[in-house]
Amino acid sequence: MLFNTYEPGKFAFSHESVDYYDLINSEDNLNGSSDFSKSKKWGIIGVPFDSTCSYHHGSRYAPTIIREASFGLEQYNSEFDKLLDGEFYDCGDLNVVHGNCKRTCEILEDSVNDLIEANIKPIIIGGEHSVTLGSVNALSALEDKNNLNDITVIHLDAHRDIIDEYIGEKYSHATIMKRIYDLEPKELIQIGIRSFSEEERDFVEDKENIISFYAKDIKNQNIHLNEDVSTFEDLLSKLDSIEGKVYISIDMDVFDPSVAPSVGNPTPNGLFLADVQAIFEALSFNEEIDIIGFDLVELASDRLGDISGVLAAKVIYDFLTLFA
Ligand SMILES: [Mn+2]
Repeated sequence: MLFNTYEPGKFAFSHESVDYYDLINSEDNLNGSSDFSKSKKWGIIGVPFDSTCSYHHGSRYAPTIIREASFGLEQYNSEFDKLLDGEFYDCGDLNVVHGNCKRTCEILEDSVNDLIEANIKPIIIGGEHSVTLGSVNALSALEDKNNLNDITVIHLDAHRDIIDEYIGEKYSHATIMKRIYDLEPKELIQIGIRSFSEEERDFVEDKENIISFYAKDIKNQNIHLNEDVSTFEDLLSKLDSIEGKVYISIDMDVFDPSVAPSVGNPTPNGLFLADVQAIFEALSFNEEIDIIGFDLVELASDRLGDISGVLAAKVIYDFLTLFA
């Protein structure tokens, strides 16, 4: 009999199943010799939640669509000349509470805490962007604190998502980076930005630890209209200069809608995969950082084979190839 290796419920090339008890009680953990920040183990958690979505719905289906698309990829990642053979697990989908963003984030926080205890770093597949908070909240409590003082947040998005309330809601996909900023990150680096309100413009203006790389500037590498413009090279040298713990959050709408049309809020004039790959590579060359968490959110599709879903799977696959 011929067996098909296709397993629709798991990301391609993930390890069989995670045994928390085994991992928590492993020699390394018991001897205190393992360091979460240095761990190369990753655990995927799908969060099928999209209750605060304001435009194109469907991100609740994204974890399924992305996992299915991952099976079109080869274990050998030819673009990085590297096998995807690192240790990572697919822990399945979170039991979300539809309509209750706060509760869903609390449940996610608990699950990420379980991973942290086993020295497994979280890869969150949204879901809408608000779910980032559950993951970041758990990581903010590392080393018995309750802030992000020693964590740099790298945020790839068309939008700043940094208003305090969106149509009266504090917990929403549109306010997520304000909730993150409330936790006092060391730095918030926003990349691919091209749509924000005057309120958001004014908010970031005097914040020295919010650094912006606008899509129009980093895409047009050879056009130096004025000296204030940051080029793609400036972005890479910024990524090369950061130190310590790093969290990465990718809203799929950072990509140009020509390559990622199925997102919650498609926004013209975005980045392409080569840009994001260059960002990943720059981070992988930086030996002074430890990436402690990653999320990819806002893919909004319910169709198998959707090109935006294929791109999302490729982004996670490239990330795992370099960092697992
Ligand atoms: Mn966005």
